[in-house]
Amino acid sequence: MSKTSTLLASLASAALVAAHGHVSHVIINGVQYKNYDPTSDFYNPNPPSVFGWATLQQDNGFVEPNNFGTADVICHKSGTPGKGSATINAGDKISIVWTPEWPDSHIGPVIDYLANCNGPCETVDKSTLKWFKIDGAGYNSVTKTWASDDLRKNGNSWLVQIPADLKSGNYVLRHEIIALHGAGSPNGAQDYPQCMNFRINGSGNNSPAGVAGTSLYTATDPGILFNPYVSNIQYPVPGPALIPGAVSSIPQSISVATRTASATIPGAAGPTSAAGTTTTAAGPVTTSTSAKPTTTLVTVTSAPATTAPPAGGATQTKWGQCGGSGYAGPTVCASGSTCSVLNPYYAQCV
Ligand SMILES: [Cu+2]
Repeated sequence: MSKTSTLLASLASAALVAAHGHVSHVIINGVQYKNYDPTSDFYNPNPPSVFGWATLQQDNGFVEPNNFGTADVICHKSGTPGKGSATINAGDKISIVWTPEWPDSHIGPVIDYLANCNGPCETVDKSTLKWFKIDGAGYNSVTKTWASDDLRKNGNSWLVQIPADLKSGNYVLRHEIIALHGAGSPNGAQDYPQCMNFRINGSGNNSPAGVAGTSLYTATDPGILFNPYVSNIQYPVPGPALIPGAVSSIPQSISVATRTASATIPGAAGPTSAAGTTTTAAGPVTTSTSAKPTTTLVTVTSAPATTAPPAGGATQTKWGQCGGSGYAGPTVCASGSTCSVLNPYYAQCV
């Protein structure tokens, strides 16, 4: 089949089989950053510049264990560096938010790595990145929950803390869920790695050693080829050991965003979160429910774009999401585009 028809076929089957997912955004100290959206940005001739890596994950799918020795496992299929970065501080906690709904059947560990780009991450050769593990949660035999269950309970989000003593630099965060529902069979685990660029500032000098992405796992590791349907689960989280001082998981909670910001793009005039032309509105509106918090965001832009929606209006920009299961954002498309339902989980302004 042609590439196009292959993609369409996989999109169709993905909608039928399961939602799977990708990271839609992250929230850092109340500021929300959009991630690369493989299900819409890929089709956008002029996609937004984001800190997330671009991937051929149009089906919201996964990397299979037989490919754990290939470059696809580093930052998902055909991953290429994000065009920008977000600036944070060592010690910050980052809430990584997945698309709703992560399927409850897709039980497994949640693991986070960092790798120093030793230069701009926007142009880094991913094969040179050396990953060190900053958290890695598997099965909690006390609560009898998987890390993926905790993620689902917290609005499909995972809270990860950057080591407080980390040396300043440009880093890629590699966040992943490994789904184990089929992992009792060879090549049955499903890896969903997601990469994002960060400029991390700090006064520390910790520069942990790491391993190449292609050396993180093999298809027969005890935590990859693993039957989760046993009564006494003893799950070994796969991959290298946590760096000294790291914990398998910090206490999880939902983060609330009070505004959005764009990634900082190299050579651009600076982050669009710069003060000066900030539009403010009434404080954030947050509904605290255990299942799905809704958050009203104040969008911060450096200059009004000609295609910008009316101030305060709930209008989605062209190529943005306008509907789908669990989606709570704007459903009205900017003039010149209409909302098209791609599958039960995603509708897009096209
Ligand atoms: Cu699935």
